[in-house]
Amino acid sequence: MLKVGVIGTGMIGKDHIRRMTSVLSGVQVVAVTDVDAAAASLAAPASAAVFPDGASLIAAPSVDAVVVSSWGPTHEEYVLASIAAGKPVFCEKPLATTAAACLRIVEAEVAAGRRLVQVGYMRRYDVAYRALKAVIDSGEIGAPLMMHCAHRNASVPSFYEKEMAITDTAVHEIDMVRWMFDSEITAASVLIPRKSGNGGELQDPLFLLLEMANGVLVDVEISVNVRYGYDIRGEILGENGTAALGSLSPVSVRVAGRVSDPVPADWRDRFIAAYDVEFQEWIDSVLSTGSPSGPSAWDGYAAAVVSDAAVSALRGGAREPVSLVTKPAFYSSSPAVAV
Ligand code: NAD
Ligand code: ISE
Repeated sequence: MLKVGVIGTGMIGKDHIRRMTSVLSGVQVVAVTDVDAAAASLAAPASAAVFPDGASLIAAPSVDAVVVSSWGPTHEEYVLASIAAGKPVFCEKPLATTAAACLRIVEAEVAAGRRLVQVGYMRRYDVAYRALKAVIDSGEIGAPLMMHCAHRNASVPSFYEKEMAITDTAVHEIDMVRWMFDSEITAASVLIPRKSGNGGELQDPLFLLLEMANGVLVDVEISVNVRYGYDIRGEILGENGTAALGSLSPVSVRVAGRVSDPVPADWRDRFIAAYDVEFQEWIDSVLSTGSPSGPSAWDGYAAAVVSDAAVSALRGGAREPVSLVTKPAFYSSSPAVAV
């Protein structure tokens, strides 16, 4: 049984506590904390003690592994403390809010000598994205040439700024295409279309262009006030055909001259099964090897560098090259140690 402490009991923290408490196996939530102590108490399952802060939770002997689901700017501190304590840590995206902070995490993990960090890029666990990748890897549509993506949210909170369209939202596509095509992103550009009236002062939507080392060109429409629901799309053009994420609906209704399929309300709804698989694989891997097998600190770092470049492109209007440090050999064959 993996005994987990959760730092951050907001929207996704509560959802992860629910899945670890009621859906998944081999795991028990034994500790929770949040700067909002009342929120932590409300979110704590019967099995969990409420801790005053993240540092004491990470240090607690009752905690085998840590889930960080607090605000992005707090991630670096908690991930570094977990590494220092020798505890596996699942960190929600982004790994940290700057590439420099992500690199500090990479360096700390390499120095620790074994993989401890997994980043919450759950699209890699989604059944539709996995099926899309299987088509690409099979060679059925030939070499991939381009991918068209759309990332649409029904609405966003009032504190959401235009940069968050990259750092908070499109960062999922940034990670997904690196995994899908097994290639790094080499440059980012951002085009700014007419502004939606639904977003007030916010520059929404945005059009992000990513160039990849293998020559694939990716475009991402980021629209975060579409009102009609949460809509994630992806279509790949190959030399001999195309492959796209399919319909999510188990049933399609035709009535009164119209066809209707449900549209998910938000990310919790659309990716509910992906989060379950992501966490079960994390739990199983940590229990059997002491290390996670999913998106690594290197993946978190690479996504942050691309995200920084795309933010510069958004602010300055120019095409921004992406430059990564040399990938430590550690991330090609990471040693695992059973707990
Ligand atoms: P939220 O605002 O609902 O919750 C964040 C919580 O963190 C709040 O309860 C806040 O009080 C707490 N917090 C802030 N500073 C803290 C600190 N120093 N120590 C402990 N707790 C602290 O936000 P959310 O939507 O739940 O997002 C949390 C994280 O999860 C973000 O990094 C976000 O990007 C990520 N996220 C990922 C996905 C996904 O699809 N993988 C979806 C949503 C959010
Ligand atoms: C949120 O933080 C997520 O990670 C969701 O997956 C994404 O769709 C949304 O835009 C973000 O705000």
